[in-house]
Amino acid sequence: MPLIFYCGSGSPYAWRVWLALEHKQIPYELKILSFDAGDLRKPEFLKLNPRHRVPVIVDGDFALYESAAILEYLEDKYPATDPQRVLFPANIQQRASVRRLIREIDQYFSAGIERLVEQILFTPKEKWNEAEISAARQICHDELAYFERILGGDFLAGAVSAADFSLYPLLALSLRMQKRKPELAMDSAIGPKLDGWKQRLEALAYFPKTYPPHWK
Ligand SMILES: N[C@@H](CCC(=O)N[C@@H](CS)C(=O)NCC(=O)O)C(=O)O
Repeated sequence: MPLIFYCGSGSPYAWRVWLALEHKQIPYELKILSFDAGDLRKPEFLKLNPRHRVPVIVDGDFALYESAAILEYLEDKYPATDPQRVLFPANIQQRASVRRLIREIDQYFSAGIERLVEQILFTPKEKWNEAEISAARQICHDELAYFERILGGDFLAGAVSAADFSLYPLLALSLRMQKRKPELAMDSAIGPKLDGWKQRLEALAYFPKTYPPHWK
């Protein structure tokens, strides 16, 4: 039985797992849940994740939620023979760097993005808190400047890795929010190195397959 992947269209945390599954060529059954239809609050889903969030994977009789933990699990459970297909490099220091990057992305960039999501996507326009939006926007811009500074090669940590798959969907979501509020100017915060990195990820053969269905 293939691994089951519970996803929500447009969820940056689910998207990172989707990219990872494709990158590692792990067979999976995709289940796209609907936020609007309340799928994540249904008893059968709450049994898998009492926090009612995607992503969740079910591998045999083992269910796992929290995207960063899922990325680690996939690498441990399905070690790649092809070095091109790893999520975490074998070298201990490089591996630690990938973990650090994911932690930074979740702790800092994600925090800013989630504050924007709350306003731009979940609050009616007439009730937007402009001070809150401006503060969150600044965090996101600062974080993008940070990643621009530390990007030393084609990808965040040597070859493409779980770190790239963690950052990209959040950046894509920020650009999507900019369509609703152009003053976010996220595109202006993407430096030339980050722009090249973004294009390299978008050029991955499996990238289009993972693109959020309702964004197409
Ligand atoms: N820390 C979690 C975050 C997951 C998360 O926030 N998922 C959102 C979608 S982006 C969700 O499922 N929200 C539905 C809800 O809270 O009911 C992870 O990394 O997996």
